[in-house]
Amino acid sequence: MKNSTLLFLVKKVDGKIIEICLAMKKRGFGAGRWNGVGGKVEDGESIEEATIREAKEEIGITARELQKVGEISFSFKFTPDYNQLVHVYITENWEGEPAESEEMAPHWYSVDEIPYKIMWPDDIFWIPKVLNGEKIKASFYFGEKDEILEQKIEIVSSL
Ligand code: 8DG
Repeated sequence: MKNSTLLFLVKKVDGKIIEICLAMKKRGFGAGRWNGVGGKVEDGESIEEATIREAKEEIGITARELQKVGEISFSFKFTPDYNQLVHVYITENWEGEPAESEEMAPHWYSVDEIPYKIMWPDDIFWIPKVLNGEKIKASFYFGEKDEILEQKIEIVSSL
């Protein structure tokens, strides 16, 4: 399966995540949805290098520290070319201010106001866990459009 990355910038108060930076995908896979930043890992780069490169390309920030919080496999019954293993990270430490690019337009959301209806339909099942400090391994199998045919989410102690 192809590897890809997904990074969420977060702000914490007293150890609790209170805000998350989501970005509106303007083109390509997942266009029209709010998401973290990320994309495919290229030949010759590590997953963490790809995570940092994609964040720089898409919202102009340089992540200074990455905490891995999830590994999620997505597969698609009718479009298996889209199958991918997504490595999910959060960071509280970056340089620069999130800024709009040709690919994405960032916006800070309070964790109580995450627009799950305008996100990938699986997100509501696992993002709350990650924001709560849990690490996950998950898999989602999609049918037509946004239909989730099968799903599994496991809480793990390390990744
Ligand atoms: P690239 O040139 O940047 O590599 O390609 P792209 O057009 O940006 O698309 P991509 O590499 O296929 O990246 C898709 C992004 O979306 C990647 O960060 C992983 C993420 N992603 C999925 N499925 C889901 C999902 O169900 N939920 C969430 N939150 N993110 C997802 O591919």
